Amino acid sequence: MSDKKKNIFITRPTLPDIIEFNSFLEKIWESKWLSNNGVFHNELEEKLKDYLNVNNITLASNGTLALMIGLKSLDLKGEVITTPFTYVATAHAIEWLGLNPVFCDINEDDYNINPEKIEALITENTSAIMPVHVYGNPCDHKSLNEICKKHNLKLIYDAAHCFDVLVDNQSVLNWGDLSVLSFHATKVFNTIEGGAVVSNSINNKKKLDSLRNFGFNEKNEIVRSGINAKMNEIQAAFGLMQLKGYQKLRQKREKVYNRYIDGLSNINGIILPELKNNVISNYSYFPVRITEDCIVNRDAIFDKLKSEKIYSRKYFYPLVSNMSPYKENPSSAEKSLPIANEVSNQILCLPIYEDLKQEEQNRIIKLINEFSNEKQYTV
Ligand code: T4K
Repeated sequence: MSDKKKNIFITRPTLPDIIEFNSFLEKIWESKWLSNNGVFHNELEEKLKDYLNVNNITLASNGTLALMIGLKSLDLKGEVITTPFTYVATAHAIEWLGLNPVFCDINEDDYNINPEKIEALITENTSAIMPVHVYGNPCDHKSLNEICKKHNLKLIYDAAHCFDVLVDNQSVLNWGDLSVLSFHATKVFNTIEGGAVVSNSINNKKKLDSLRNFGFNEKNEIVRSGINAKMNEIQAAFGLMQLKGYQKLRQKREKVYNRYIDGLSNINGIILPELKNNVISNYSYFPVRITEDCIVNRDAIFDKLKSEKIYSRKYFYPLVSNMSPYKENPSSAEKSLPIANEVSNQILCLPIYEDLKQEEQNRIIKLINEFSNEKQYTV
């Protein structure tokens, strides 16, 4: 008998209506304008600025290049304190700028950088802190801001997971000197590949615009060493279409998220994500932490799901500080990153996306319960 079970991935990208998208493509074909500040590019920049309620936004071809031009715009030197519990692009961007990442341990509850452990890592070579709002959980901005003010450091957020996340009804993207978004296909708002840097002053935006375009200024002179990080017209048109349907999709993901909370809340040793009351989430990830109190470990659940064609992901394992380009870094010692190492060994992100069918999700919930719950599971 053939196995009819469908693959269930960690996420599936949102795609615009193909007929409507075609009308955008026709306009691009007609104009033959494909990149370099095209009409759709400029429209998306304006629309995102309004939608996200931010002062300035500079679109980029992907989140990694957005991180790089962001870091470059701050004229940093020496060391940047960051978290090892992130996607590897965070550390790579720092390295590519010729800077040294210094890894700081994370919190037990939200998995973000632990501000209480930062000051011990600050040296005369530290020039910035780059926290990550992991899974869209907002960092402790107040404490981070105070540390940066006290030590005269720049604060640049890797906000790749934080599209349209609000704290007290305000966008987290306005925090710090800069915030960087990713619009990769796997993100809740995607432009296939893409990213952006949010900045507070128009002068910063002008610098970022110049850095993403080889270093040209508005008079077409090269005034700095820039790179090519431009978003093209097809990506921008895709983004314009995504933006229209975004809120509806967010609500669908919220339902998926809450069904997991209901269905998995009774398992000994599994810690579910917790949203703070003043946070409006984008429901982009559903990380569960499988602790020693659970009768099975993280890898066993991962394998069990995989055997049923359900592809959860161990975001973020291995820890960046344990990866070969970073493991010799003095800040990578396991003893200085105990929480990050433990969480990285226990975390599992479950499939979450707007089109995840209820029966598919029920199957995931049932499997996890039956496999890891000592108590009898009834649907
Ligand atoms: N900072 C942080 C904190 C980040 O998380 C990221 C990226 C960045 C910076 C850098 O931003 P970008 O330069 O990427 O804009 C994925 C993404 O590639 C990456 O963007 C993301 N973080 C990271 C957390 O996840 P993988 O290696 O897990 O992706 P992949 O190809 O295995 O895709 C995951 C699943 O998604 C697939 O199993 C199926 C589904 N999928 C994926 C793609 C690409 C599709 O259904 N269709 C698709 O086109 O890294």
